[in-house]
Amino acid sequence: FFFHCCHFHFVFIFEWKVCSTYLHIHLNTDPNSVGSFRMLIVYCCKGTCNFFLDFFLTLSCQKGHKIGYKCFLAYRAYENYTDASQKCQERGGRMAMPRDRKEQEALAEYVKSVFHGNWPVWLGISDERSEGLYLFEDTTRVTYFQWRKHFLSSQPDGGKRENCVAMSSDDGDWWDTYCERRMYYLCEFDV
Ligand SMILES: [Ca+2]
Repeated sequence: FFFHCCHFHFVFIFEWKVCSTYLHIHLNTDPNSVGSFRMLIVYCCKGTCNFFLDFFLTLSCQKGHKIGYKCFLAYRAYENYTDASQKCQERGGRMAMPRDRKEQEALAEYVKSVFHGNWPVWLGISDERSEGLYLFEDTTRVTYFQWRKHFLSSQPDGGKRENCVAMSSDDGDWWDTYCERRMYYLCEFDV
C-alpha cells in the first residue's frame, strides 16, 4: 500500500502482486469528484505491460443531480471546450449530454440551482465536424434541442465561427459559442 499525488487529485494505490499481474485501485479523493474509483488490471511480462481492464466505478451522486442512470455534476472552473472534455474524462465521466426533454429539464433545473444568475456552462455538443450537424461528444447525433428562441437573438447564430454549445444557467436554453471560450462546465457519470 502506498500513497501519491498526481496533478489534480489524490490517489491511493493498493498494489496486489500475483506473479506479474497487478491490480491497481485508485480511490479518487478529489473534492470535485462525483465519488468514484478507478480499477486497473495490468499484466507485465519481459518489460512490456498490457492493460486487461481499466474502468471507473461511480459510487454515488451525492454532490450532483441524478436522473435515471446518469449523474450530472457542475464544475466552477473556467475551461475551454476541449479542456472541459478532458477534465470530465479524467474524472471517469464525459461532458453532459442531455438526450431528451426529461434530461434537459432536469439538467436545467440543477444548473439553475448551482449557478445563481446567468452563466454559460458547457454541454458536450458541437458542430465542429460539419456545420449545422450537431453531435454529442460521443459522436451520436443530437435529436432533442433547446436553442434559445428570441426575436432579438435566436440560436444558433454563430455559423462556422461558433461550433460548441453552452447552456444558460438561468433558463437552460442553449447557445452556440466559440469553442476556445473559457467557462464553467458540466460532466455526467454513469451511476
Ligand atoms: Ca457552427
